[in-house]
Amino acid sequence: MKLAVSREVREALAARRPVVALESTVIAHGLPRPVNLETARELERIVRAGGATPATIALADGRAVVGADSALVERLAMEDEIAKVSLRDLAPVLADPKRIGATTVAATVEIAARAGVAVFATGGIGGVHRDAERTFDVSADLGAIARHPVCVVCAGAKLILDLPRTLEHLETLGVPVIGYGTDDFPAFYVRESGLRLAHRVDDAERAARIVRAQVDRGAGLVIAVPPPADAALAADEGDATVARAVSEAAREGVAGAALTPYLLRALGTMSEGRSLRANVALLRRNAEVAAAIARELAAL
Ligand code: PSU
Ligand code: MN
Repeated sequence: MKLAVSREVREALAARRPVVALESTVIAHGLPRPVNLETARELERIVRAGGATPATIALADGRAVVGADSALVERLAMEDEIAKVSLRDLAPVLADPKRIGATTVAATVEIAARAGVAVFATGGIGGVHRDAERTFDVSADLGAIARHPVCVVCAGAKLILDLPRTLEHLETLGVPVIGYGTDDFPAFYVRESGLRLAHRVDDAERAARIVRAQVDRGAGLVIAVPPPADAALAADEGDATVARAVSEAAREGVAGAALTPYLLRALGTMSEGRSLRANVALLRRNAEVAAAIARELAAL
């Protein structure tokens, strides 16, 4: 895989200064316009304010871009028909220099690892879908996190998923899930899922020590940060809306890669924008925590 690492990111890595990777599927497919572009820019600002260098990851010109420039971020946010690139799509999109691609958590983790970026902030990871026993729909995110030495800072797994099975699968893959200031696995828009985590930290320094130990093993981990209380949805509202969105998707025959973006959009409509507000708030929070962890990691 050819990497195109921006000069700023290259210099930061060479000097062992903190760097935080950001994904691009959330820009292209996870948030509506124009909030997506505003949020993408704001996340970069938050990472900088936290003393780290942001590295938005995407595909362009047949290469994996680490540190997308402002023009590429704008294209990802505003153009139609940007490919959603998970692991199965990396080679086909890279082989066609005319295409640009938005990378999912799975693809972003692989590229970040190659570039030597160990900390990555996103919204929520993919996981085991609610009817996976029938559809076999399990996000490639889980296996990618297990295989690559990258720490994924997120608000847990998206509420649209089967969270108990997602946690079980992470355990099977040997991925540590560390609650950040919580003993409970966050449920993306909702602060608590009722699922207890085996590990917890309360500050960035302790998190960084675990990240160091895990990436030294050549493997990844999840740092799970609850969404900010003032923007989070209540558990009962979350559950009811998700159940409706999931059954609507099934009725309309939406499946595969299109399912996650469909559900996120449906939830936005059903919650009258409250899920969107929560999504943006948790993305900001995760960028802030990721910058703090990257800083501590650089200081170890
Ligand atoms: N979290 C969000 N918004 C998103 C996603 C996650 O808040 O758009 C994206 C991520 O890129 C994640 C992907 O990797 O959805 C998972 O898709 P799938 O279930 O098809 O693997
Ligand atoms: Mn899937």
